[in-house]
Amino acid sequence: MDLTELYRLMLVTRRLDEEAIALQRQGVLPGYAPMKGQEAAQVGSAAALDRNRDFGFPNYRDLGAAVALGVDLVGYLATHLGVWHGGLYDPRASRLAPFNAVVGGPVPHAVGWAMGAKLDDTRGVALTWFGDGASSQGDVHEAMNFAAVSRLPVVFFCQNNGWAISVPTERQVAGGSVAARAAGYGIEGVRVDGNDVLAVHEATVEAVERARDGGGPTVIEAMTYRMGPHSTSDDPGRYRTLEEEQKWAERDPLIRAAAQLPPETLALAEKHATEVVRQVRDGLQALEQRPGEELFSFVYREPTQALLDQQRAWQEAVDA
Ligand SMILES: Cc1ncc(C[n+]2csc(CCOP(=O)(O)OP(=O)(O)O)c2C)c(N)n1
Ligand SMILES: [Mg+2]
Repeated sequence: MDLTELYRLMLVTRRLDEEAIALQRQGVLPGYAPMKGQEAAQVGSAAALDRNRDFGFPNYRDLGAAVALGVDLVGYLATHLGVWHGGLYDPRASRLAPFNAVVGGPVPHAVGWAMGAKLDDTRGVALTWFGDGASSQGDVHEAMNFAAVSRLPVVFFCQNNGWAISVPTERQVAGGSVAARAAGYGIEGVRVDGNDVLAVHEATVEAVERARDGGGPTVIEAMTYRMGPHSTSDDPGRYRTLEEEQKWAERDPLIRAAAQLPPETLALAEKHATEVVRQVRDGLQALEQRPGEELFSFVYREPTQALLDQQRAWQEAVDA
């Protein structure tokens, strides 16, 4: 994918992220996790996936992955709206799992999927996004070890955005590098400038190809920055300095990409992003409530007695 297309996707992501914050402030979305600053990391990596056979496993801050994979964005943002179980898009068709609010949660899922892909011989590759904070979760280590032992086709894509809520990377990542941990599992590990979309894309394409060709997993650590708050209920001014934020503002991935493109391309991209945002905003506001009884569906294949009891109590309350 070329820089023009990557820039278009990044700009849609940026504008949609801004819109999601506005919708949260207007009381439409109950909560949102802003991703401003991480557009290059997310778009550059997701664009390396083959939508016919690969699969992505995102966290709560990975809007750019959904945009780059062409996921129905009303359905995707419906997850933040909380109207249903994990959004209203089709994860199988979209090749993007429902996003996970459990820190590190998608990482073992990606490894499980990669195990399946290896067994069914489709040559599909799993890619999972997780944070610097998530990298210190036990699940992530177990997943990396398991994937390395079995040489599974999986890319572990860490967005090191400097912070795990209010905890800085140096207090989170012993040894200072997530990529360096790959050596301990005997797999490839690379660190990349996470605000350089072409560098991210190239590194991910290489890792995906290696995985597809049986070369096993790769850990990519994309060095980036969360320019906004952890969530719409966080105030980063309580734990980091304005100087730090200003330093990273100068490395804004969109400004860096825009500097390499002609003005007409930028104007067209802006027009396109405005139109996408309008459609998504209208679509979200037009969403109707799902039937209440669906609250109890799809949780278990065979519902537990406790769930059936709750369902009965809910039905009685509705009927009363
Ligand atoms: C298992 C688990 N522990 C704690 C939390 C609360 N929590 C939500 S986000 C977060 C920080 C995660 O930081 P990082 O992995 O760096 O991702 P980022 O938010 O920076 O994108 C924490 C501790 C959670 N959601 N899940
Ligand atoms: Mg982080």
